Amino acid sequence: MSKAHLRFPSDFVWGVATASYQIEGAVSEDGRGPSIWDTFSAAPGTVEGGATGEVACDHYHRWEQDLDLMQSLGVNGYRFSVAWPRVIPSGTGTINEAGLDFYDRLVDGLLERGIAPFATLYHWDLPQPLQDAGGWPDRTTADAFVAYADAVTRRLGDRVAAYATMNEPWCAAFLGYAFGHHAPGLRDPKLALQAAHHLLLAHGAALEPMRANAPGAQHGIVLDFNAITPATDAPVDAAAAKRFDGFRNRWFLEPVLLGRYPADAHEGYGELAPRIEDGDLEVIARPIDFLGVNYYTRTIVADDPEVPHLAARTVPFEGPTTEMGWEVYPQGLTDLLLRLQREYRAPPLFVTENGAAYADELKDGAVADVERVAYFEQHIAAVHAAIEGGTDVRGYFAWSLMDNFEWAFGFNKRFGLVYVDFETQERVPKRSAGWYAELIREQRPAAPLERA
Ligand code: IFM
Repeated sequence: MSKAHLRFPSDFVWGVATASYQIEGAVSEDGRGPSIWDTFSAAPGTVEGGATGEVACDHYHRWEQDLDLMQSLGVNGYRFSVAWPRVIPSGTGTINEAGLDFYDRLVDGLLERGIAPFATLYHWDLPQPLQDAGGWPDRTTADAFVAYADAVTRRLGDRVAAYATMNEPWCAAFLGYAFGHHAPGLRDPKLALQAAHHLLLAHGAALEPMRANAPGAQHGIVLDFNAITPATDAPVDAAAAKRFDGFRNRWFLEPVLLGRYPADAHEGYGELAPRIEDGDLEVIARPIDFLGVNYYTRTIVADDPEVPHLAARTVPFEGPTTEMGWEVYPQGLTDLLLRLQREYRAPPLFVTENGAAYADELKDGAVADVERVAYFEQHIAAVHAAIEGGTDVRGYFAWSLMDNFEWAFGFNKRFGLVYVDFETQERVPKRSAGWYAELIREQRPAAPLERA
């Protein structure tokens, strides 16, 4: 892609994204309580290299420097998440004003630099006391989330441009409660489906106080999507791909946008299906102002009657991969954005995460991450193609501003535009950071921003 010939709307948001547990560190400071990720990562064998988010990028102390870095890139949006255990350390009850103060300063710091704050309320760091009481499979966790969302939006109000309730509820529910890869590390698919329902319920229920406290902000949710392709032209594989899409994408999308769970997936789950109370789906489907779309890769799927509930399995692919082992498949992003508009009449979309991990090396003070540049080029061009196709995409957030704690992979997977030396906490913008800054400069020539 030659950057110059693709023109995005002049008010397009060019951003970077991070999440609290992945960058903040300072896990015991200013009254923060423990989260499920503190507990999970402290347990042997859960995270590569025994890494934890105890220090991570030390962003809690270096946030001003990090905001300066963002300003030097020229971004006009920053997507961060608020750590629930900083705000309500026990999960319910007393609000920790010192925790809110941190985000208050962060938001003001962004506004001073001309960067719009995009806040996510839940990016997986559930207060541990709530997990001890049952976690997301327990309905009261949704009530606790509403009180937390109320506290945050009451304090930050309309200074935040957009609030997302949840980040990637599929991951929170399935990686955390069914596959054991993420906190709290459980392996019970029935619990995962109940957790998923309560995550969605919490999303819908929280919209009410959020809108009351921040009427000028946009309110929405961030879902993660996989492009799903059948392994062959055989009708059985097409049917398997549809089932897999029900599990991976539609189980979250359809309740939020259509007020119902997809019937095919629901039937497939059988006795695993969650308990749903009267009125829940109306709450979940409350109108949202935007849908956040996280996209990284695709999955190729074949029919397999041996696999319980899904009767589908994933098959290996041949395309180029990132360090995560994920296929680089930009066409999937165009297809997804077009589909959201055409099939679902989705509200305005933001690509709230997209990016790639590569084995970056710092050589002579520089990181020549040419593969990441190519990944971004291809995916940003894919977003452009969807806009050309009539989709209302309002912004793009690169994942991630800087290398950080990549969950069960610890610090071994680097997604950043900025390299972080985790020994010294030195930040070194990679070649991709310069590339992204130049792209933004070309797209927003009139913007009064400092340049990288
Ligand atoms: O790092 C994660 C992020 O927290 C959620 N979306 C995917 C990213 C890369 O794995």
